[in-house]
Amino acid sequence: MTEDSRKTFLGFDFSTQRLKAIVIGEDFSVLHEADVEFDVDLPEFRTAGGVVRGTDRGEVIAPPLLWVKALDMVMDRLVVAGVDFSTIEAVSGAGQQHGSVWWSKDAEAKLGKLSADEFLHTQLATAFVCDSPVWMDSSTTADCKALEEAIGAEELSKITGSRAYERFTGPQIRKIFHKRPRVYQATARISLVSSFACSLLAGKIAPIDLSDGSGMNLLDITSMKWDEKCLQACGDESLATKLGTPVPSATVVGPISSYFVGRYGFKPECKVVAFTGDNCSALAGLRLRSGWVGLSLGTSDTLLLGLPGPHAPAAGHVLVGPTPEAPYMALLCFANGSLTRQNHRDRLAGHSWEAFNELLRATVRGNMGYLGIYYDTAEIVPRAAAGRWMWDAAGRAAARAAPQFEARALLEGQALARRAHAEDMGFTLDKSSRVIATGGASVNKELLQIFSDVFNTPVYVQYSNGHRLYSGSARERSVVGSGDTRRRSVER
Ligand code: 5FX
Repeated sequence: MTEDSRKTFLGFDFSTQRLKAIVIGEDFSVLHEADVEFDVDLPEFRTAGGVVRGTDRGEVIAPPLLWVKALDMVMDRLVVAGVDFSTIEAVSGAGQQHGSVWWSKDAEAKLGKLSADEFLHTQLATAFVCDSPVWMDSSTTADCKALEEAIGAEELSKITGSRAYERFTGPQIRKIFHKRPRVYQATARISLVSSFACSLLAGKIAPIDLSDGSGMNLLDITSMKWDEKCLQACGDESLATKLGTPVPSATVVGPISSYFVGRYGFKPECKVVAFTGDNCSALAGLRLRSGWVGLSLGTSDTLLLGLPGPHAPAAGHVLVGPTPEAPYMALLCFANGSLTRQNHRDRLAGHSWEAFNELLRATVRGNMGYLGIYYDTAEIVPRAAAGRWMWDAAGRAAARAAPQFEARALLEGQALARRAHAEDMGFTLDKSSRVIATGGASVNKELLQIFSDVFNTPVYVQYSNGHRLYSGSARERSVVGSGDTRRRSVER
C-alpha cells in the first residue's frame, strides 16, 4: 500500500526542551519524525533547557511565541522529510504539564483568521499577555500555603488529587492574580501548554482535557468539574470563564485550522483531538497493567501507575486518567531527572554518555556503600531545595569520591528514591511487577540496569510495536558480592 492510499496520523509533543512531531500509519508504524530543539534551533529566545529563569526566586518561564515559532519550524521539517499532509486523518498531542498560557482579548479572533501566507509567530505576536510559567517554577510557595489554608490540605487532596504544589496551575494563577492584577484582567483565556498547542492546530481556543486539567489544584477529580472553592481561592469570578469547560482527553475539538490546510495541504476535514499532558499520554501509550510501573525518563523523571478510582494522596498526585482503560492515574514527579544526569555526566566524564557509562561499568551494584543525593534544581518529591549530599559505606558524609563512585551514587540514589516513593504511594512489588521505561533517557542501558537492580524487577522499554525487555532483574541473576557483579544483560 502506498502512503497516499493510507490513513496517517500526526502527533506532537510540546516538551520542555523540544517540540517533536511524528507521523504514524494505521498499524502504528512510524512513517516520519522531526523535532526542533529550542535552545539550538531558536537561539533568539535565549532559553537554557527550553526555559528562562525569571527575576523572582524560583521563577521559571518560557515565552509562548517560542512554541508558536517551533510549530512552523517542525512542520517545515516534516515537509522536507516528504510528508503528504493530505493523508492525515487526525492530529493530537501532548505538552509539558502545569504550564499556563495567557491569551489576550483579541487572541481567539486572530486564531480564527490566520493567513496561510504568513508565519504563525508574526500573526500571533500580540496574542499573549505574559510569558508562561512552566512546571519547573517553584516561586509560588506562599500561594500554595494560602490555597491549603483556604481549603484544608487534606480536603484539597481529596477534591483535586493533590495537596498544593508550586508548579500546579492554580497556585500559579493565584500568584498572577495577586501580584500582576493587570495581566490577570487583560487575559481572556488561560490554557495549559497542551490545550494551547491544540488551539494553534484548531484555530480556536481549545478546551483543557480532564487528565491534564487534574494537574492544576482546581479540578474536582470525582465530579470532573472545576471546584468553586478552589477557583475562588486562586482568582475571581471570571476564572471559570477564563478556563472554559474541561473535556475528556479523546474529545474531537474540531477540524484543523484553515491555516494548515492552506499552508501545508491538510484536508479540511482532518480532525483535531484534544491534547493532554505528557505524563497522561505516556500512561496511555504504556498500556500499564496492575502491578506495572511506568517510568518516564525525561527532563523530569515521572513514575506512573494506573488506578481504578480516585484517592487523596499525602504526597504525589492522582489525576483523571486519559483513557477509559485507565480511569485514574497516580503520578510522582522528580524534578531532577535527565538535566541533572547530564550536568553530572559533563562534570564527571566530559560530554560523553559513553565515557559516563564506562564509569558505571567500573563500579558494582551497591557502589561499595557510596550513596548520593543530587538536586541541581529544587526537588518536588520530596520537597527540598537544590543541594548535593554524599555518604560512604560507614554512613559518614563524604565531601568527594572518585568519579566512578559519584556516577553510580547519582543514579542509584535516583532509582532508590523512585522506588521508595512509589512504595509510599501504595505500589507493591511482586513476581508480576515490571518497570516500563519511556522517554529520552530510556535508550541508556546502564541506567535501565540500575533501575532493574534497585527495583529488583525486569525493565522493559516501550517501542511503537510493543514492550521490549532491556535488562534482567537482580533476582534473575545469581552473582552478588565480590565476583563479577556487573550487568548480565538479558536483552532480547
Ligand atoms: C509532572 O507533574 C511534571 O511536572 C513534569 O513531568 C512535566 O510534565 C514535564 F513536562
